[in-house]
Amino acid sequence: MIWNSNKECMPREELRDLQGRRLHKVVAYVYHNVPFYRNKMQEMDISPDDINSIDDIVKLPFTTKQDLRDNYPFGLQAAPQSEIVRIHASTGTTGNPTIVGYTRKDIGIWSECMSRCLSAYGVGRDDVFSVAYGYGLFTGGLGAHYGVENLGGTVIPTSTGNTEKHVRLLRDLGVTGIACTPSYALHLAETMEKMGIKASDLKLKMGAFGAEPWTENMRKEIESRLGLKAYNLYGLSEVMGPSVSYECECQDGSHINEDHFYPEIIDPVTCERLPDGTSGELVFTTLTKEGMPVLRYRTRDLTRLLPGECSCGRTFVRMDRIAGRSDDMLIIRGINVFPSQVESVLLSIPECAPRFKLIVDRVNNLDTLTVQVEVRQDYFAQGFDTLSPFTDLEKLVAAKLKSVLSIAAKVQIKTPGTLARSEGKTKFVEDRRVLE
Ligand code: DLL
Repeated sequence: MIWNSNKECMPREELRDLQGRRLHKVVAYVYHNVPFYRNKMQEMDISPDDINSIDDIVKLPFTTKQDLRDNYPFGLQAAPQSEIVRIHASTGTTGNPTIVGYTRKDIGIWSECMSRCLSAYGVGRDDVFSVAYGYGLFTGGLGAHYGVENLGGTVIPTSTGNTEKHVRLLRDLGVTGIACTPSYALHLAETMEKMGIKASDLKLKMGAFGAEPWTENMRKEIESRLGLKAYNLYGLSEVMGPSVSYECECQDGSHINEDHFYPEIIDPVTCERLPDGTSGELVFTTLTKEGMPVLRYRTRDLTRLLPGECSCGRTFVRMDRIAGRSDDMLIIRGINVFPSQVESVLLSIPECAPRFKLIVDRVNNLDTLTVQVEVRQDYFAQGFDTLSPFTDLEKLVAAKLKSVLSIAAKVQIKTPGTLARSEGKTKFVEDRRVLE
């Protein structure tokens, strides 16, 4: 179902006009309220009066994660503290976290955008929906929660942890929809299987998965093990949280809530704007945010905007899956390697479970890549408890990885359940290289 067809199906010309007007307004707002943006614009000799249509966006400066860190905690906040009703923080692993304040209007728009996503996934008032993203500073839990409530569904704020209890709740409360990271969905499936509960014992119909990269193969795996239809949900704290983009029933890319978040794709090295269909770094400008608007925020996420119309009737532009992050990209012996490439290879091998870890090291000044992957429980149970099939499988995986990555990787097959599980975002890479 389409939650807000007035906006989601708006004719493109009207949408561009709306975006232009909103851009002018937000630029004037930050110019007068955030010294950081005013200074940057003065350095570039531009003023809000130079921004009169959405095409003028290219005149504006970019904003980076480093800018947000340098202005920690409230330097980029545009609204006075008395207007801020909620604060979230991004999940950075290094340096200052990014603090994001929301006004009441921001929370309303976020809930609206989230309801659009859930509605596209088929969630309605009769659904019982478990939100198993972390509640807290992370935007996943509360973001999805407000969307379900706004739409009129029944929300169960399960959060993460105590997976067995969660599985029992799914069964006993007749839960029909779930939101969590794709890796947690697989952890749930594993836990269900251990508890002897089958997908057919549950009423799950749909799931909203995101917050970390995942692949088509992982989608199939989640769908068959949990007995639901799995949809992609994308977002980031600096821009809003979950609901920046969402898949519709066509599942051919994710529609961006373009009346609120304006997307661009740029070359991550030259910062030159790239045409639709070309892959590069995704950049967002918030068009309506009051608490902490961002101008041309460089997400570091690599993807492309899909040209052409979607048959669902929504006119919002679609983005492809996130292929990786420009800062997650590993350079191993001079070759660019994305963890998502490794994942695709592993998931194409029936014996491998979707549990893996990449360890990058440097031995005698030479980079090494080790890929640890768990063997699937069902193959393991069929006699994978002797050493030699492990060795054969290691050779097979290594050969496939070599053909895709163009570099040799050492493969270590692990028994089921041995790699660490995560309830939130999974850390797929351990880079042990110490640069001398
Ligand atoms: O992860 C917001 C979110 C919560 C999105 C729940 C979806 C569901 P951050 O913690 O700020 O916010 O992390 C944002 O996570 O720049 C991407 O690199 C990655 N990411 C988020 N969704 C997806 C997705 C939330 N569907 C960062 N596919 C983003 C791939 C994703 N990567």
